[in-house]
Amino acid sequence: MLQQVNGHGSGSAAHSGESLREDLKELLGGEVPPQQLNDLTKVNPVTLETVLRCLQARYMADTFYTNAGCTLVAMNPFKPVPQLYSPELMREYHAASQPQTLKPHIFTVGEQTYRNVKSLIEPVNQSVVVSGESGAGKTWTSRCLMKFYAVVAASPMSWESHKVAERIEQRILNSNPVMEAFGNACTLRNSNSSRFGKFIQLQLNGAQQMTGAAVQTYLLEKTRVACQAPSERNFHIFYQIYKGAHAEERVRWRLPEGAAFSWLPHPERTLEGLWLGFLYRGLFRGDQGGHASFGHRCPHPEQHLSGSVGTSALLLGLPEDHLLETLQIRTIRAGRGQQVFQKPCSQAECNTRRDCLAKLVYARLFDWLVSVINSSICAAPDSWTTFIGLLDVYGFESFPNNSLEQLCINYANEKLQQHFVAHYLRAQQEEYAMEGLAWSFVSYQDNQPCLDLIEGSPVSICSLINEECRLNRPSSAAQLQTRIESALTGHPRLGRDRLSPEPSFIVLHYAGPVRYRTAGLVEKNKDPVPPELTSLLQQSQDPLLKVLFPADPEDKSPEEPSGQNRAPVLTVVSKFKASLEQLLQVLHGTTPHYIRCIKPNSQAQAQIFHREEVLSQLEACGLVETIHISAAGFPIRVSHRNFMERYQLLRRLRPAITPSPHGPCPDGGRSECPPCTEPATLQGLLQEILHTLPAPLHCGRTKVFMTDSTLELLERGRA
Ligand code: AOV
Ligand code: MG
Repeated sequence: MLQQVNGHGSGSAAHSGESLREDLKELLGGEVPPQQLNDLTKVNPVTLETVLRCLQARYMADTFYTNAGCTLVAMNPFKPVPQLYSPELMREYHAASQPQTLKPHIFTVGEQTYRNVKSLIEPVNQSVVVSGESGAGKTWTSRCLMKFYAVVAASPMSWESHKVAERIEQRILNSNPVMEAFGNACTLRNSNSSRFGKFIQLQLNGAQQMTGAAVQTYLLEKTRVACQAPSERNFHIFYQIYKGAHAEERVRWRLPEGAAFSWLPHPERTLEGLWLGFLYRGLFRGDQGGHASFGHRCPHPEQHLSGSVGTSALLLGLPEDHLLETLQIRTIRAGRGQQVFQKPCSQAECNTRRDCLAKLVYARLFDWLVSVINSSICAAPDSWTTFIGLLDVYGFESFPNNSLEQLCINYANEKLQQHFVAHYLRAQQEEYAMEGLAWSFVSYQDNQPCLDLIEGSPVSICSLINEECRLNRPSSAAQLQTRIESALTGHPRLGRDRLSPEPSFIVLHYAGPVRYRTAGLVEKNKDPVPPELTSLLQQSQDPLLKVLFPADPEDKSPEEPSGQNRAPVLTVVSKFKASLEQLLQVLHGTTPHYIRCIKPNSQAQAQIFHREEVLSQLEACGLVETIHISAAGFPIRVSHRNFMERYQLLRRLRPAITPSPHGPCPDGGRSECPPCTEPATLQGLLQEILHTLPAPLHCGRTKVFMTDSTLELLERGRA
C-alpha cells in the first residue's frame, strides 16, 4: 500500500480510512492513537519524506487538514466537500471542551483565536495568517473562517440585538463576493485569483459578539483593466455585468448582444469588456512616428467602432470632443511663468493615456467600494474591545513573464514568510534561551537575504528602480539592467538567465526562482497620471465619477504633481513597502496563527497528488523546521504575574496568593517588576499546581511556558 501511494507522480486510487491508518502506522512505527495521526509532530522521524508521505496518505483518503505544531496544513481538495464546512460542524468545534482533540480543521484555529481574545494569552488580539502559493486555497480558507466567526460570534441576546448582530455578520459576509468581483480575476494559476491583498479585522465586544469589521486592502493589480497576459482575463465584474445585465441596462450601458471588446481576452469564451477598450490602437491613426489623429481605421469595423468614443464619453458623463482631445493632446507647463504648451501625442502615447484613464477610474472605484463597505460594516469605536485579524493576500506566483506586479506580490509573500520566521522560528528559540529553558537550537532557512535584495538599504532592487524613477529620464530596460548587475551581482539571492532574449534578472525567492523582465519596471513604478486626465474626470457629469473625482482643487492625489513644486514622487513600490510595514506592525501586536495552504497539483484536479510540487511547497515554507520546533516547544507563554492571578485558585493549601513581602506593587504588578516575580512565591504556586494537575509546564525567568494541552488542563481546573 505504501509503495502504491508513494509512486512518483500522481496517486490514482482513493484510500479508505483503514488503509490510511495502515500507512500511518508504518510511518509512525507502531500502533498510535488515532488523534495523534493528526499531528505531523508525531511522525517519527520528522523528515521531508515522512511528512510528505503522511500528507499524501491523508490527502488520498480525503483528509485535508493536518496539524504541524503551531501551524495547520490545509491541502486544497479541488472538489466540493460541503460536510466539512457545515454550520453544525462549526458549532461542534465551538462547543468542544478541547477543540484541539477533534480532527484538525480551520475551525480549531478559529475557535482557538476566539477563546484567546478573552483569555490571558498575550497579546490578546489575534490574527490568522493564511499563506500559500497562488491557487492553494487562501481565499477559500479565509471565507470559511469568516463564516465560522459569523456563526459562533453571533449574539445570543435579545431578539432585537440578535437581528442587529446578524445584520452585521451578514453584511460582512456579503462584502466578500462584491470585493472578489472587483478584485479577482482568472489567471494561469487560479481561475479566481485575488489581485489585491486583504486584511479584515473582525471586531468583538466584551461579550465576544461580533459588532463590526474593518477591511484594509493592498495594491490592486490595476494594470489588468487594460492589459491581460495571454490566456488570462480581466476582473470578474466586467464579465458578470455583461452576462447579467437585463435589456434596459444593456441599452443604458451600450452593451449590444454579440459585441466584442478589445480588452476582452477571450472573445470565444465570453463577450464583455469596457467601452474604453473600443478605443483601439487603430483609432488613433499614427503616421509612422508621427502624431495621432482620430480616424475610423479599425481592425474590426463590424464592431461599431465609430461609436466608441461617443459611447465612452456618454458613459463617462463627458463631452466627446473633450475626451478625445485630452487623450490626444498633452499639456505641458514649462518655464518660470508656468506657460502652457500643447503637444499632440503619438499613437503609442494615446494608447497609454487611454489605458491610464481606465486604470485611474478603476482604482478609484475600487477604493471607493472598499470605503463604502467599511462604512457599512465598521463598528463604533467604543463598541468593540478586541479583534481577530484575517490576512488573505495574493499568493506567490511565477509566470512566463513577470513584471512589477509579480515583484510586489512575491515581495509581500517574502515579508509574511519573514514574519513567520522572525516570530516563530527565531523568536521562539531565542526566548527559550533568554528565559533559561534548556533548548538546543533548530536551524532554519532565513529569508532575510532575499528581503535585503528586494528592499534593503543602501542598495536593493527596489532602491535601484526608485532611483531610476527619481532621475526622471527616459530609461531603457538595458539601463536598469546594467544598474542592477553592477550594484548587485554576486548577491546570493540574485541570478541571471543568460539565455534570456531580453533584459531580465532572477530572484531566488524562498518559494522558488522567478525571472523578472526589466522592461517596463520603471514606468510601472512611476505610474504617472497626466494631470489633464484627472481634471477631465473632475468635469464629469456622472454622479459616481463626481464622487470619485471631486472638483476640489485641493484633491490632488500624490501621483499627480504638476509644475515646478513637485512633491517627491511616491513610487508604487515605496507606497507598497510602507503599507506592508504598517500591516506587519498590526500583526506584531497580535498573537498570530498560521495556516499553510498547499496545492496538491497545478491542474486544479481532485485526488491528484504531485509529490514534486508539494515537496517544493513544504521546503519553501520550512515546514519540517516548524515541526521540529513545535514538537519540542511550548507555544503558550504567560507572565508570572498573570499566571498567578489566573491560577492561584488552583492552589490546594492556601486560598489566596502569598502577600508579596515588598508590599503593594509600585508598577501595578506588571511582570517586569522583580518583586512580583519572586521565585519562591511562584515556585510554590507552581509546585502546588503541578501537584494538582501534572502537565508539561516550565517556569522561565519572567514567564511560564506551556503547551496547548497544559493550558487546557489548567483552564478546566479553573472552571
Ligand atoms: P488562493 O486564494 O490561495 O489563490 P483560492 O482560495 O482562490 O486560492 O482557491 C483556488 C480554488 O481552489 C478555489 O476557487 C476552489 O475551487 C478550490 N478550493 C480551495 N480550497 C478549497 C476547499 N477547502 N474546498 C474545495 N475547494 C477548494 V491567489 O488568490 O491566486 O494567491 O492569488
Ligand atoms: Mg486568493
